[in-house]
Amino acid sequence: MTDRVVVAGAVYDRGRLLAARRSAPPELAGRWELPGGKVEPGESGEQALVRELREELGVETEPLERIPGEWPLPRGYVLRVWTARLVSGVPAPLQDHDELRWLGPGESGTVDWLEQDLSAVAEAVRRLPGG
Ligand code: DCM
Repeated sequence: MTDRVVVAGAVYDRGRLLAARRSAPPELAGRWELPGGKVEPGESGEQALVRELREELGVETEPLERIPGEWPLPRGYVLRVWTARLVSGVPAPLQDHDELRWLGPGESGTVDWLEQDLSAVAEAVRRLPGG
């Protein structure tokens, strides 16, 4: 059986963290998340993360570190989160999102995060590379 894993990225660029506002499904629309998606069979978590961020945002990223922990999602999925560095491209809401925002160190509380992302967001902010 393939594990039911959703991976998400705390994407950093120039000392800021990328937040993405979901446009679907209706029960999640308008809430903010660390962007990502489901791991497909045969993929590592890091591979899935790079693919999802390319598909959803049109950017190339490099996973840095796994944020310790795992958070339960509906239907038996779990959420795993990595920090990641923006390598190239300008993120755009190509799929699943309708707004993106770069948050500075003091700004992580300014968007309405999905509950299941909150612990990872707090840890990602603690790890924000300076400047
Ligand atoms: N999800 C989440 N937090 C994230 C990314 C995804 O809670 N940072 C959830 C939302 C969906 C599921 O994972 O229920 C699959 O995400 P997607 O629709 O983006 O593939």
